[in-house]
Amino acid sequence: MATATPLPTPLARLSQPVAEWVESVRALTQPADVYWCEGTDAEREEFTARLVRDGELTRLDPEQFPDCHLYRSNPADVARVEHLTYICTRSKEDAGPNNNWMEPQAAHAKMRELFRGCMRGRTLYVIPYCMGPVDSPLARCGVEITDSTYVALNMLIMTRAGRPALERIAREGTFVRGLHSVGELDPNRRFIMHFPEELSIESFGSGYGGNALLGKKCHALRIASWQAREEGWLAEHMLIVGLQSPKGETHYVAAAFPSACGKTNLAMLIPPESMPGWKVFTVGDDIAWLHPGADGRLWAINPEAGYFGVVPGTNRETNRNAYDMIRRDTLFTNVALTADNQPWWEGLPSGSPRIDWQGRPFDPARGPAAHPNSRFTVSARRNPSYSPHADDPRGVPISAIIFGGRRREVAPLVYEARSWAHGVLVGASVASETTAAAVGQVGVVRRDPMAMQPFCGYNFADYWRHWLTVGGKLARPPRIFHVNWFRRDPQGKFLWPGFGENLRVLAWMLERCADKARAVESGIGLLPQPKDLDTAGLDVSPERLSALLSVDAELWRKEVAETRAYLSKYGGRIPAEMWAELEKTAAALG
Ligand code: GTP
Ligand code: SPV
Ligand code: MN
Repeated sequence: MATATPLPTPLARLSQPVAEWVESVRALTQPADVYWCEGTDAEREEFTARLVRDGELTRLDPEQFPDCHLYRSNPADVARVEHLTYICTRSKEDAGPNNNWMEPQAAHAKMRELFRGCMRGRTLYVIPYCMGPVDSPLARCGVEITDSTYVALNMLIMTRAGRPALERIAREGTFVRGLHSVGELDPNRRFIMHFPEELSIESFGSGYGGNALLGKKCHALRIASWQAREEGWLAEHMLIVGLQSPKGETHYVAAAFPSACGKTNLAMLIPPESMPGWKVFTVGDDIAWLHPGADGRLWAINPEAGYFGVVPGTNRETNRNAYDMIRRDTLFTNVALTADNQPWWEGLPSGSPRIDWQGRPFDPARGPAAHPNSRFTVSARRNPSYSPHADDPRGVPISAIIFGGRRREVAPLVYEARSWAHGVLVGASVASETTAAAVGQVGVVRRDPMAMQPFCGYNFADYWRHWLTVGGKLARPPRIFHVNWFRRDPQGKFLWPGFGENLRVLAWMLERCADKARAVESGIGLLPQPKDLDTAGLDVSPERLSALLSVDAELWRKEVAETRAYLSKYGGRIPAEMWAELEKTAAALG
């Protein structure tokens, strides 16, 4: 006689440490009920249906945008809040001048009072998740507790969530604890606290993006960067993309650009028609975990499973892959609506907004129709250029690392660092114009080393030292480059067409890695001359290309002085190698 299949163990009984933590949070927050996420498709559909029933999600035109929904956040909760984000280490110096700091016991006490009874009448969701392929030794697990169905739904898309993650936690015994409540969404009662020494996160008062999807910036960057230093690897704000040349060779590059400075777009790049034979494969669009391999190379995994991408600017011309990807099964947050219930945003060449991101009749006098930080949440598997190696437990080997920023002047289109140590200085010197991804003024240049200013979970000086240490372990280190797609002419127009055309710059880098392309020493690093780039079919005049590749010694002397002043804030903790590289650059500039 056939035996009946045994029922699976209830999730609440898989891991005692998780169950005990959930019970302590339940006692503190007093939810109406507790729900453990299995991570199935049916569960995602159920959460979506629940949000539609509650009036929190709007179903979009099912003909043009099947299984797509719109969520409108509270208008006072639309971006990350860096001024309310803290690193709580026992020693203030360990957090560094780059972070807000609070003493851990004081922070816990403050948060305990906010969390007390905050989930009354709500469901407490338990979301076990794995950052990275569940069978990868490079992956790490966490559990997020939240009282927001919208946050739970996003986490189910953005991470490998559910039973397999909890089974791994049960085997390993360790996990990052992330406690989240939307509270009353009061900006005056909002804190995002990190306790790297305890591997825990406490977030209260926001339901938006990096403030609330705790697997993303809180765990995969702030906590993971701390773990990475202890364990000898790097957790970085980087995309990972595979580039297959017409000869059929594939190389992977990782690129760190600040928020809303082009990572998703570069990760999904479409080669221009005048570069036939090139293919592009996305491994990740926002975060990379980089590990020195036994072969002396640097190996990368993308800890995420979905994209939380910037909507404005996405169209068929700039990024057809993204445009096609977000036409089904996508959760939109804070976009506008057309009269026929289709999503609309600035940068679309057709259609017109009827209802703005706040649900009001659109009035151009009140600003853009879609919020500048409106986002799409979509599974990475929906990406037409999804790499077959994105789920490889070993990751992919990295040939080049790219740093970049949004600079209307100073930084040329591309240059190469003289060495790994110089590359660390180049990364540490990144400056970029602020964007709508964080609350605050937009368009002001600020220092954003390695695009990690908002995300490094410890003292930057120790972080740069760690970068030098990791480089020292690599027999075949990636070459390091800096790019700027955002240089402008005196009229304020972008000098470089960007998007797909960026492949021309990447192709030069790969040739450099193979010791095949030329470069000239410029004082700040190695630059191509216009003739070194593949410009066949490129609609950019030779004068404009020269302007893009020019280094203004006067501006750069100023830049070096600013970098020196910035690094001085870190005092004696700055590695001597970095000062030596800065003095080399200063001397070369005269
Ligand atoms: P986060 O998700 O915040 O980390 O942003 P991101 O770095 O992934 O930036 P994303 O690719 O979403 O681009 C942000 C904005 O920059 C969008 O409006 C893009 O259209 C625009 N953008 C991206 N690449 C380029 C480029 O090469 N040139 C120009 N001019 N704009 C670009
Ligand atoms: C960023 O700001 O770099 C993002 C969006 O990727 S968020 O998830 O809100 O951090
Ligand atoms: Mn980002």
